[in-house]
Amino acid sequence: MLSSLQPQAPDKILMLMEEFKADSRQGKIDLGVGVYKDPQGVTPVMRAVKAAEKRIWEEQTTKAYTGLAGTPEYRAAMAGLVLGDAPKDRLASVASVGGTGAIRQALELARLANPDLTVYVSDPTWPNHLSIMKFMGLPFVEYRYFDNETRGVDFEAMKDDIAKAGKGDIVLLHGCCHNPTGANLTLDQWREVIAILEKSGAVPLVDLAYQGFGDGIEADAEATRLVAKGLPEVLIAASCSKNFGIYRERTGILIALADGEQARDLAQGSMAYLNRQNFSFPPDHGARIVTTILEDQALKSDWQAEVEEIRTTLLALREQLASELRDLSGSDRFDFIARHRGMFSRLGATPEQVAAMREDAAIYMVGDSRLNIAGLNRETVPVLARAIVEAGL
Ligand code: PLP
Ligand code: TYF
Repeated sequence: MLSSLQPQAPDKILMLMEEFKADSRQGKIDLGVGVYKDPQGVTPVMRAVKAAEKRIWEEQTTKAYTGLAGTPEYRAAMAGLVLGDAPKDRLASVASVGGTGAIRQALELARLANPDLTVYVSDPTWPNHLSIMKFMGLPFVEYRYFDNETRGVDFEAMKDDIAKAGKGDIVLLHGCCHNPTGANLTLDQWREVIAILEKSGAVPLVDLAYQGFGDGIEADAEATRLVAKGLPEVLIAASCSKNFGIYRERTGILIALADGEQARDLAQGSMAYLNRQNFSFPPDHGARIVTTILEDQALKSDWQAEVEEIRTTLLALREQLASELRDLSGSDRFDFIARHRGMFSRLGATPEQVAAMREDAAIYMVGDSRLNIAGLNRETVPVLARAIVEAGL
């Protein structure tokens, strides 16, 4: 039976990780996979996470099953983190296996509700969005998003394209820190998007994987909160992998905002049902870490401070890179790097230029010219700047 399996296309980002490891050159620079690294190249366990784990180890008396939806405390803490004081009376939620699990289950939930749906995704988007939809056999359409000239958002084109989504279709939006481009909507543009969806009845699925890495923990949730307040039905898939640095714990949440209490209860039931079909109880350790931090003012403050350190480190690297490139190129055409937000920027280089930077300078970025800003430090920024200019960008 197993010999009849077909080979599966590998994940290009994860493949790049392996190629980087196999490169024996001194001074090689990894700007591939989206994992935060401090200036020493280490992905640290955050201080508050260590403290929370210690507390859990000391105080936890059982590891018996929790609930199919995860614990109420985790779901309440995450609703607060993502939605602030946005209305929660129409909120259903389940703990998920990372942000990816929440996305997958959001799509399954949407399909249960509307088997004929089409999903609208940004061009480009995180490759796993496409991969999951292909695997599920979900029809999807890409909406224009990235303007390769300005390296910003082509908002007029985006509006035209998402206006084609009909009632009961899903429009997948990155809540902040767009992956892979780093180009984001302004709040005014979000308001226009909300007006379009309000008119059509298409349902937004907000993917929030980098809250705190762009403009701040609260600021990065602002767009999601506007959507939550502005539309009757909203799906949100949030990840704790990056902003709590607990990648391997697989911690996320799927939130559904429903139009009324009856629909909320139906959504809650179906979301718990989907957990049961896919893996039964969601993982608890990461969720418990997050809950412990968010419920304790001292731990929360320390976590906020460390997220802010990460965010300002990323911003300083962006400023430095844009400034080096301004000097080297004698132009401001790379200033978009300082305008982008989050871990990533898409440079807009050709695949040949990306390959040249890998071969000539041992700089690894994803083939679409996405670079992980966190892979840089003050010393390597000038090396990258030179390589970019030498590659002829
Ligand atoms: N969505 C986007 C855009 C991402 O970049 C990631 C990152 O890995 C995720 C979702 C989900 O991450 P995870 O499943 O590791 O929580
Ligand atoms: O885009 C990234 O690099 C992160 C990490 O299959 C990631 O989101 C990459 C590929 C993948 C899972 C996570």
